Amino acid sequence: MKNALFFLFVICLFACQPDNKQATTTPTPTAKPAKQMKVPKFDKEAAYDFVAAQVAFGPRVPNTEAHKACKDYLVGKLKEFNAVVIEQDFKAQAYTGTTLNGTNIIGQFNPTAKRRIVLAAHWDTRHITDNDPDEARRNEAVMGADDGASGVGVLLEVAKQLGQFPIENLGVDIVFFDAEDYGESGGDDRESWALGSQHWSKNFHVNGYRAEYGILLDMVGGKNARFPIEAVSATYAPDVVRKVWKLAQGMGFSDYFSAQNVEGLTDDHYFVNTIAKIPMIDIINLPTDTEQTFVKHWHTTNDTMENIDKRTLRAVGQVVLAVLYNEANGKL
Ligand code: AHN
Ligand code: ZN
Repeated sequence: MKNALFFLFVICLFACQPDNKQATTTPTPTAKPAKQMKVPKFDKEAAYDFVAAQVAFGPRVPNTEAHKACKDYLVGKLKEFNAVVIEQDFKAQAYTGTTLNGTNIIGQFNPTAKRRIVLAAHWDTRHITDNDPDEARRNEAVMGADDGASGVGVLLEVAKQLGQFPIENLGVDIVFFDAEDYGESGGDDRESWALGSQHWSKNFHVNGYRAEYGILLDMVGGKNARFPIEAVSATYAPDVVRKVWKLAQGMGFSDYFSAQNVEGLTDDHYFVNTIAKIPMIDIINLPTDTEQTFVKHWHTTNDTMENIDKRTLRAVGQVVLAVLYNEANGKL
């Protein structure tokens, strides 16, 4: 009996001690788990309006008044949504010999956070509709509802949500690249394209900039859009492709986020991958069932608001928001 009591006493001694120890240790701030955040709802009506507002300026070709007016609009919107905005001016020589006055527009959210994701789209539109079926109309400038404005419109709505529901433990940089679309069609000089992203990749908006990965949106507004896995994305950012497509398919967007593979493209992500060495994927509407590389309205006079479908904008925007907030929650 005496032995049993002593045994109990010993057990208690050991059992109680760890608890006491824990109570006296103060948790370090880094050990505090991040609060779980709900993924905000993407407003497709608002995104559509952001697309329409850009198109209303007319073609946003570098060195034009519409280009300048649209720049001021985009900077104003990002500021309204509480981003810290940097306008990165640059000059670049186009394949035509013209000097383009470009501006990459960067909206930073949570600029001091170490862990960052970069989201991008080009905001300029092409100087010529050189893919138009009507030969007589190939010298007009592209309206760029899809090719340009759609990606920017989706990212403006993402910016609005980030401003409303700030993420504490993750930084997001929204980059609107300029002078993406002044390239030489059919030429073999891929460096004639994406002049803004080439400039940014060599001259970040902040010294020593790093992002874990990037997502580029290009032509994300078309009806019945398909976003197949494009080879530059699959080569340079395979893990990002896997996680984004898996998430999208899990959200019920398999019709948009196709598992098919297509050939690689020279787009802004090519230079971000190869020069900046930040793994970046391209979510881009490309045909999966024809010989054509690009969709029908690409670089034609038909790239107008009639081709924009709010459901496509929503699928892409909701997936991007899910990526960001799940990443912040440690669930991706
Ligand atoms: C090439 O035609 C080589 N790249 C096209 C990338 C692009 C233009 N995306 C939208 N417009
Ligand atoms: Zn284009």
